[in-house]
Amino acid sequence: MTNSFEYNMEAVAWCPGCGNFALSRILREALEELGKKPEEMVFVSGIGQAAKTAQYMKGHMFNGLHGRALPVAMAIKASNPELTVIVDSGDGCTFGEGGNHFNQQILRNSDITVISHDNQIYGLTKGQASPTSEKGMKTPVQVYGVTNEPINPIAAAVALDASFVARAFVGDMENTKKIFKQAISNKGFSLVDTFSPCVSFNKLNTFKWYKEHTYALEENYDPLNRKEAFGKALETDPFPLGIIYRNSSKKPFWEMNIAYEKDKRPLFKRKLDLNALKKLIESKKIH
Ligand SMILES: Cc1ncc(C[n+]2csc(CCOP(=O)(O)OP(=O)(O)O)c2C)c(N)n1
Ligand code: SF4
Ligand SMILES: [Mg+2]
Repeated sequence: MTNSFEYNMEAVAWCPGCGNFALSRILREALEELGKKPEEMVFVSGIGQAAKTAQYMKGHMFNGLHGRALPVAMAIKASNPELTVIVDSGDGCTFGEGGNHFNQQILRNSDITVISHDNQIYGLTKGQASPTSEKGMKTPVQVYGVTNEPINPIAAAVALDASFVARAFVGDMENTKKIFKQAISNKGFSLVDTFSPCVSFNKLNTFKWYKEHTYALEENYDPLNRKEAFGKALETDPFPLGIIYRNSSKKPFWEMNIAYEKDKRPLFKRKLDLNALKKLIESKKIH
């Protein structure tokens, strides 16, 4: 079946079997099922294998610098809240080089969905450790094993009171699609840390490994309870999959901007009041 978001697929530059194939397919299906149209979408990314996803999606796109997708996404949403903005980037891009942007956009409650393709490795640059790599994992650079503690993006997001925090695994396509749909529909900052194996450079965290080291959250689990969510976030073997935390009570960033106080239309759709502008300039002049 064709999908409205398929684009440029003959140019796909991923290794056969890479988790990014499944992830991008799940995302396209989620968008179709949500009734989204390519013209209302913006896909933003940094640099990396995951970051190429935006190039294979029909919609607007911005492929920026490594680690710098989040501020761009925030600015796009703030300048045109009618758009749906999705960031697709890697674990390195999102939590390493872009780590402080990750914190700041959660605190700001930017109305964007961040899908981190978490393969626990730097895929594009051929297999160095990333911020989510397991301690002790050997790589061609970390020959004696990684000595850093891995970042726990779920625990960090719950600690910062993010609006929507979830973990998914591309090997579980149906549940991942459900999570993506809810994340994209959420008003506020949404994180879906998505395990997406790198079959070429991460020989530890394989499809089989993720199947054996993850489990679906219990049906009666309540993601509105932050303390419980923090407990779930700290579970790392096995990793819980599902919506771990939600707080939809906070206003997203663009709604708190004075420009949208009385009028929700994006600025470019409004008529410029030249008289008001002249008055403002006049009032600032030093006579
Ligand atoms: C400022 C900057 N630092 C480093 C790099 C080199 N670089 C490009 S991609 C990348 C890591 C990619 O890893 P990740 O974000 O996890 O994406 P993946 O390729 O695994 O999907 C690095 C270190 C760069 N392009 N720019
Ligand atoms: S190197 Fe890894 S992340 Fe990159 S395309 Fe190949 S399998 Fe995917
Ligand atoms: Mg990676």
